[in-house]
Parts: sequence; C-alpha cells; structure tokens
Amino acid sequence: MFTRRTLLSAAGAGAALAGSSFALPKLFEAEAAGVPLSPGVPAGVASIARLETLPGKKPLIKLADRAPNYEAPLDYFRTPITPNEEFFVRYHLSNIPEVDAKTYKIAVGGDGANGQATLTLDDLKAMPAYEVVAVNQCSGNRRGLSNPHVAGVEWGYGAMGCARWKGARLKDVLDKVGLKKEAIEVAFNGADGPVLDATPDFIKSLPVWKATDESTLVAYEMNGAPLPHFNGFPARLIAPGWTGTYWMKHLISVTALTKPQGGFWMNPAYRIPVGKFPVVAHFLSQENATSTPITEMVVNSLITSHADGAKVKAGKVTVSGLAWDAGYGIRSVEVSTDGGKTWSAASLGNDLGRYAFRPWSFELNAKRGNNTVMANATNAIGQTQTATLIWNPAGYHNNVMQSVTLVAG
Ligand SMILES: Nc1nc2c(c(=O)[nH]1)N[C@H]1C(S)=C(S)[C@@H](COP(=O)(O)O)O[C@H]1N2
Ligand SMILES: [Mo]
Repeated sequence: MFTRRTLLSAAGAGAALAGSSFALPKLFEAEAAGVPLSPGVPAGVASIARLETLPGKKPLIKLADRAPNYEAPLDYFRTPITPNEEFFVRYHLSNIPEVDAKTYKIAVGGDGANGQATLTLDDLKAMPAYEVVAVNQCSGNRRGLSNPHVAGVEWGYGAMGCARWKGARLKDVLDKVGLKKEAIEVAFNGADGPVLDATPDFIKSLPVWKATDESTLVAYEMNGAPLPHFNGFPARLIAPGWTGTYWMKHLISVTALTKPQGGFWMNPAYRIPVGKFPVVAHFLSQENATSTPITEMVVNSLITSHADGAKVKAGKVTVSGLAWDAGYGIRSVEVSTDGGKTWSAASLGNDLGRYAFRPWSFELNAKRGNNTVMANATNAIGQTQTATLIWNPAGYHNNVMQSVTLVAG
C-alpha cells in the first residue's frame, strides 16, 4: 500500500523525469513576490507559489512543482461563469499527453456491461447534446486554511470554477452497451498517467445511480468552446454537485463494474471520516465503518468583491460574492458586520441553474476604520456553512464562514 508521503515523493521524482508533453509554462515576470495568495495559507506556500501563464490561460497561482496544480486568484471570481482561460487546473500525475481529437476514443464496457463499444469524438457529438452550468470544485479547496495544517496541495480559495458544460449524457453513452442489473459502479480513466510505475493511475468511479443521473455528462464544450487542454480536452466527465475528483479529464474509458472499484484514488484517497459531515448522497458500495468517499459539495460562499484588507471609501460600499452547494439550490445568503451577532439578507442575483455559482450582493454602510464582513449561505434543504472548521486529515469540505475586513478612510 502506498502512503501519501511515498506517493508524493514518487510523483516529485517523476516530475523531474517527465518529458514535456505540454509546452512549459512561462513564469509570469515580476509577480513572484506579489502572488495574490489567500489569507491564512501556510507561510511556506509563499516560497513556492508563483503566478504562471500556461498556454491558453491567464496567469494562475502555481502551488506545486509536481503535477500541474494552479488555482485562480480572487479577481477571477467576479462573475458567476468562470472564463476558460481563468479556470483552475488540477492534476495528480505528471504525464499529460496532448490528446489528438482525430484519433481520440472512449472505450465503453466492463463486467457490469452487456457489451463493448468504442466512441470517437464525432460519435459523442452525434448523440443528443445537453448543457448544464455547474461548479467544479476540488475536494481540497481551502485545504491550505486547515489548522493544524494537513499534507497535500495547499489550496486557498481558488480551486474552483463554474462553467456551462455541453456534452452527451453518460447514461446515453452507457446505453450503447447496456448495463447488467448487477452493475454497481461505473469507473473512469483519463489519458494522463503516472511517470513512475510506483504511482497508481488516476481512476475514479461513481455509483450507478449518479452515473446515470440526467445531469452527468461527457462534456466536449466548456462555455461554448472546446475544452482547454488543461481542463480535459477533448472530453471529460461532468458530475454536477459532486466534488471535482470525479470529473475525469481526457476521458478514455468508461467501465461498468459489478464490484467496488478498488484503486488507491477511491480508497484510501478522497475519503472523509464517517459522521463528521452531513452526507445526503451516499456512495454505499464504497462506504466502510470509518470512512466514506467524499461525494457532494458542502454549501459555501465566497466574498469576491474585496480582498481581505481592501481599502474603501467610508459610506455605501457594495460587497458581493458567490454562493453554491451540491445542487439543492441556494435559498439565502446572509451577511454580518458585527462578528456574527446579527445577520441581514443579501440580494441574490441571476439563477443560472441549481448547480451554478449564485451571485449575491449586500450594501454595506462602511464606517471609518475596520469593517469586518462575514457571509453565510443556506441551501434549500437548510444546510448552512460552519462557524468553525470541521478538521479532517485531508483538509476537505472547508465551508467555514469567511471574514473579510474592509478598511474605510
Ligand atoms: N484525467 C484526470 N482527470 C482529473 C484529475 C486528474 O488528475 N486527471 N483530477 C481531478 C480533480 S481532483 C479535480 S479537482 C478536477 C479539476 O478540474 P480542472 O483541472 O479542469 O480544474 O479534475 C479531476 N479530473
Ligand atoms: Mo480535486
């Protein structure tokens, strides 16, 4: 069995050996000192974090030297749709080939399927197309704010984005072969792989009920354009409401299983301790007495109009942000300017769909000096954000109410 430590060091060694299968990112000049890190990430992050511009992207905050891991700065969250060139990038493995759309294929089959099929990109595009606006958020978003700190990519607030995804339904893809009644999970692999044999390939699975949900897509378009290479060209899985780990990029196989997928990335990775978080959507075939796979995103919000410490003029200031959940829908966002003693409703903006970022805004009457603003979102099933961190070893599901201080002069 691999421990997290041996895995990371194997991946680190791999990065050094890796042939460059994508153009090397250019260091965004003069930014090394002024990287807009989220307040609260460990001090050591500042020494590795760099603003870098990947091909086809705007500058993103690079957080790891192994596989490419880049988060979006706060500035990129001022709109509920995240532009493709501003969308974060997360990989576990360093060998990421440029996939050729002409020869690209998805193999569909498995012991839980009645047969086998191979789909090309044209085959996918010939199927009925569906669109969904959905948040893709890494399970470990805000991990860097864990206290005590935990191992892993030390994400701040920016390991997330929301896009309009277009593609074929996964259930229609599965219909090409037909599922046996014994099928319990559907597993996914991407074209990327480990550089060293010691690192397990990144394979994920979903329970059949989620795989065949009408909003689970194999997407080939993001915001009306082909997927960027770093976000999974030419096609990736979209599992709305569930954390990004299931959203397999460069999807090359869809495998129906009659037994639980047994790989490292399903167990022990990407698990939360049983009983710590409210879990509505259970992944039963992967549950055990102590841990369960992370599934749905917890309800959350982010103040995006102002960074902590921003200078404003005393008087009327519009504070705005985004809220999101697992797809139950945002019922309300409340704001407190007295450290959580009293709360007032923010105005909700355009509803782009239940899986999307919901914009909100609040008119603050800023007094001279420090004005501390907190936001708390509530969803349609009554879940709210937490006042204190629910610490867990992987730093998942951080939905602590944020506190941002505006300095009025
Ligand atoms: N092929 C492949 N797909 C992947 C991953 C990966 O390492 N390889 N990482 C997953 C994780 S953990 C996340 S959070 C999302 C990130 O999506 P993005 O890079 O498009 O932002 O991709 C998912 N899909
Ligand atoms: Mo992730």
